[in-house]
Amino acid sequence: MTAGTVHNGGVEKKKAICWPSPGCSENCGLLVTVRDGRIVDIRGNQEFPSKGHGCADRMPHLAKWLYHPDQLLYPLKRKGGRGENRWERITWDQALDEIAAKLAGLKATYGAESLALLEGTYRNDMYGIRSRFLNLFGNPGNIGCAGTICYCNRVAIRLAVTGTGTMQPKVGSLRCAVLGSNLTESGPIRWRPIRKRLKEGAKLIVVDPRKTDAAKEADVWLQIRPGTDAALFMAWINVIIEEDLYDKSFVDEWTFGFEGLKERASRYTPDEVSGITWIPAEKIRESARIYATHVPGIMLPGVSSDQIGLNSIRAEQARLCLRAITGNLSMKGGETVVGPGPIIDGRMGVRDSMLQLVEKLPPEQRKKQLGCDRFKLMGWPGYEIMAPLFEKTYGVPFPMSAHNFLCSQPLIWQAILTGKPYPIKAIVTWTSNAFLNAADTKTVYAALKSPILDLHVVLEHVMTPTALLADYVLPIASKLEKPVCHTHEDFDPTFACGERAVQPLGERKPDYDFFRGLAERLGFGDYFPWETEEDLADFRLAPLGLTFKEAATERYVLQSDAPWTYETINPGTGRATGFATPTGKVELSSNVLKELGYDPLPFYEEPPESPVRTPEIAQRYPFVLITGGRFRPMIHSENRQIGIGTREQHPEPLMDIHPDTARRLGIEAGDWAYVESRRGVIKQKAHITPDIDPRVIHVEGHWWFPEEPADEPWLHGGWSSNANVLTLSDPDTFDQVTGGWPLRALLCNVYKAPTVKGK
Ligand SMILES: Nc1nc2c(c(=O)[nH]1)N[C@H]1C(S)=C(S)[C@@H](COP(=O)(O)OP(=O)(O)OC[C@H]3O[C@@H](n4cnc5c(=O)[nH]c(N)nc54)[C@H](O)[C@@H]3O)O[C@H]1N2
Ligand SMILES: Nc1nc2c(c(=O)[nH]1)N[C@H]1C(S)=C(S)[C@@H](COP(=O)(O)OP(=O)(O)OC[C@H]3O[C@@H](n4cnc5c(=O)[nH]c(N)nc54)[C@H](O)[C@@H]3O)O[C@H]1N2
Ligand SMILES: [Mo]
Repeated sequence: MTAGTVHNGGVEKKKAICWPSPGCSENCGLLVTVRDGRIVDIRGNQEFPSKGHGCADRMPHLAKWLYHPDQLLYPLKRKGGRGENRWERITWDQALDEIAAKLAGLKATYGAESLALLEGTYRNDMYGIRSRFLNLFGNPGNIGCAGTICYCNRVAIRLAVTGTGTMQPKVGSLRCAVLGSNLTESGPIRWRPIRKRLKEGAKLIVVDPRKTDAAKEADVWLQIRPGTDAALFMAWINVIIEEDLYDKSFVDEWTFGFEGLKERASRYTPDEVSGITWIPAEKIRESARIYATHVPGIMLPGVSSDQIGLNSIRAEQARLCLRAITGNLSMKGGETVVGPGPIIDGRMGVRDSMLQLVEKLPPEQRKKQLGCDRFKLMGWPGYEIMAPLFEKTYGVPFPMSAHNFLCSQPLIWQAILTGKPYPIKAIVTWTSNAFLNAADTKTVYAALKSPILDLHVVLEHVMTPTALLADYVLPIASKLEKPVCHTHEDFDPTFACGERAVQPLGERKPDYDFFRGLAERLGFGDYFPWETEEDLADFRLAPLGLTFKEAATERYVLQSDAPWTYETINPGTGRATGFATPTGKVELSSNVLKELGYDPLPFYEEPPESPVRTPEIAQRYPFVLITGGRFRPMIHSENRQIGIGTREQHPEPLMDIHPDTARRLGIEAGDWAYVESRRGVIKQKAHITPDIDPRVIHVEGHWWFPEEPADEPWLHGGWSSNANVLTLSDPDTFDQVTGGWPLRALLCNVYKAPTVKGK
């Protein structure tokens, strides 16, 4: 018997981890009771040191999720056309043999760049391994992933400005929190300690067009016009500098470019910005003063400003400047910048970046990454500037496999549909339901159905609308059926470990086996010497003197003895580490952006489709559309099957509309309404609420209906309420630095369901 795993007759207790799915992003430890190989109970592991011990939303339903009849058990190969839902059951060996042969042939004819991957946002701990596979295959990193519009883009700008992607929020001592995130829905376990601090007198500022539950508790709620966050935060910088509220000693000692920032911010007076953001000037001043005078303070923007396309990353750049000038990035601040880890007794484990074998990719292949000549920070051009700085400062590889380095996903559809700059011939979709999560569903559909695409493999738990458009669907073991050992893509200086609770159902295998199986068949299997994921985890933890079993059952989360900050004496140089930027300081005016040919200072740009920029479109589509706000108990497109207990809590898609607007349009509570943009039309049920601006409409994201027919045209109800039918995939509307596409701050019209044209 091993410590921590209790056996009792046929009953075992397993210490699993509910992250990165089938749960959410909260990293909860689970105690799973297994009888005769089957899960009979799941509860929070009270010993697990992270923030939560399991949620009420999904945890009680995880076993029902796992044993739901919709779970895929066998590899499938398409028999009819894509979307016909006609399949033949095959073996894993046949699937891997055929896929490897096809990939080898495509590589020989079209080059290794003709493969693309579709990924979800941190749904798995194998990102280091997939980069290893891609680098050995010779692929330039044609990875299309939500990360470009979710967190990884913020990490990329943090890397540019501060030299690491990691900031540790000091929640226990905070005096001010600035939320963009809808945390009561998207991170209730992270919300708890913040709420505790509010009760102890800390201030809360919420920036959101909707009066979220957190906004109801806020000292100041800034009901912002969607898409204008960068203007708001530039005005905060203006007020804080004008009123002399900044931290002079940190600015003098540890920042570069203050004068330039001051000059830039002088253009953003609260009065000017009030007109842009719909926020009264006095509220802009008041909130800026609160943030500057309540250090330590933290900013949790969530994806609020990640998904507004054109130059939206400038909002995070402005927030980074704010954090720096108020002293909040300093040791006494609320979000201290930290380096890689974990470092325990002077030793570091094998992070994702150390698995990726970046040197195996021939330099000429790098240039072929889709869009890297245009959206440079998250591609190879950004890597080539930042990696040497990081490696010189910290002595470990730059966290590229931390899926920072992505191509802008819509460019994959374009490459398939136009053959430019070269054709994409094969897609491997793993950890993603792109039909639901990717912008502009009609274009996604056209690309996945295109005969130009020779191969589409989907690695999944269940038959999703995306999987219905595959040639092969391979059944994948969930995090309850596999071990977990992760550094959160190297974003955290920690290892979190959890045991496999049960053996994979049916013929399910973990994603690792897919990449390893292909590598063996493609001639580079020697680079995957670890037979199982447990072996790989042992290898990763060996430098720390730990086995995976010990880590998963006794230690759970491995953390650095002390965080590595800019003040830490760097063992390599004997001097304070500083920041891994060209000047060694936090760059308020970014030399990395400058070198890449961008404006080094933050600024605001009007959203690509808006009442101000495109008034002619606004005449026909008069409302500002926001999409995808999180709601419990759903995580993205998961948990939608009837019978698990989650769909029962939230059975239908809801559209938020203000009572005045609804009255004008003749829409009553519970009516179905059509929401139309220039791209298409969907329907959701009206949720009439005064908590949204009358000029704004919000639709929920990721809706499909697994109970609806699988074959076309239904695709399990993937079209009818899918928010991304309404969104945009035109590169001119993207964030120019990262390639992030707009999912929010677009224009729409709304009709009561029976009156819409053509329906
Ligand atoms: N309009 C609009 N679109 C959005 C958003 C929005 O707000 N509005 N939000 C965006 C954001 S922030 C995100 S993060 C994305 C979310 O998009 P994703 O993270 O891609 O989430 P899902 O669509 O749920 O797809 C994940 C799929 O992976 C499968 N899966 C889970 N774990 C594993 C695993 O370990 N291995 C394999 N092979 N498969 C697994 C699940 O069954 C599921 O079908 O959506 C984005 N799209
Ligand atoms: N229950 C649940 N929890 C989740 C997830 C889930 O799917 N379900 N997904 C996880 C993932 S991958 C992510 S990325 C996080 C996302 O977590 P959050 O960032 O909290 O995500 P959202 O609720 O989509 O967006 C936050 C808020 O942005 C507001 N908003 C819309 N447009 C704008 C704008 O232009 N400016 C501002 N300031 N606000 C705007 C919306 O009204 C919304 O309340 O949640 C994670 N947690
Ligand atoms: Mo996300």
